[in-house]
Amino acid sequence: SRSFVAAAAQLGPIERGAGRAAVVARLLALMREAKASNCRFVVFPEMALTTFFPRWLIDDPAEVAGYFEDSLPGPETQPLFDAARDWGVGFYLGYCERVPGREGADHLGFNTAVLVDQAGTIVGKYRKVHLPGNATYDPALKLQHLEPWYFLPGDLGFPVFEAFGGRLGLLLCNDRRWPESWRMLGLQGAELVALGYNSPAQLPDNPAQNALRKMHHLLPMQSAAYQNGTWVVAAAKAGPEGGCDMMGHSCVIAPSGEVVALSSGLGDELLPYRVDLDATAEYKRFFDFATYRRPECYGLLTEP
Ligand code: CDT
Repeated sequence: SRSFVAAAAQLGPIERGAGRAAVVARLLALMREAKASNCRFVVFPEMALTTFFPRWLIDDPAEVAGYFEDSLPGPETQPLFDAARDWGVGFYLGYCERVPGREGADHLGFNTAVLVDQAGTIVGKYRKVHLPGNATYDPALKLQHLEPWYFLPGDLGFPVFEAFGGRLGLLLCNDRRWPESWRMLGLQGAELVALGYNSPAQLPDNPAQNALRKMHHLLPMQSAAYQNGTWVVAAAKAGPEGGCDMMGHSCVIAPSGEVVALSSGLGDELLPYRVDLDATAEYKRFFDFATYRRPECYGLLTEP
């Protein structure tokens, strides 16, 4: 069988001003633990190298530029790639990807995730398609979420990569709430989807949602896992960060839709679980897309 141990590598808060070296040391500690747990693949959160800065409107271009990577690996992130190669632990890493030549404080690049194999080689890249929040500061809001101001919308579609003996897809945070993201990966035969996220545990502008937040996090991933016959490994940036309580609930979800591992706290935490990619087969047979889908009836889905 095509089974191996994969892990969600949840991170506790990363404060504004935290240096890359300290953050990379935390990621390395989780990778070391992963190696000790016989893990081949770890999933880090979205924007795993920095604080989630889109919660602020920052007008200092130097500070904003400091949240972006000019290259990956770069001098400060090279140890992660060395560890992958030396320890045989591949990873998914969310980070901010600088587009060369862009200046100022807005739209400097993409909200990106890379897939790194056990040789320490980048084998896949995804740029976040669904950028939630607002493109301008709204003084009426208690919680800002300015991704459309800081980032360009992803332009790579939803690619799937041959890695770890199977077909892997990458998504980022808000993408998990959109069935189209998952179906795009499902249609390409994805057997495991890795996803990092930064999700507030409360919505101060709509507190009636607070009690539903955890359900609205898990529900779309559980149904997507089942409907597309795929494993899901989802990793949070969790805990009190920059005045905002970030949701934990990092998890591994089986192709049955069951949550088979769930984080227990809001700090750095490794969640290893043995995933068998062959366990996707019975769901892929049940939802045999070639036989049962009726794309001729789905035209509205691709109309703007
Ligand atoms: N990072 C990210 O995409 N977060 C969004 C928060 C939107 S609500 C302010 C999410 O969907 O969790």
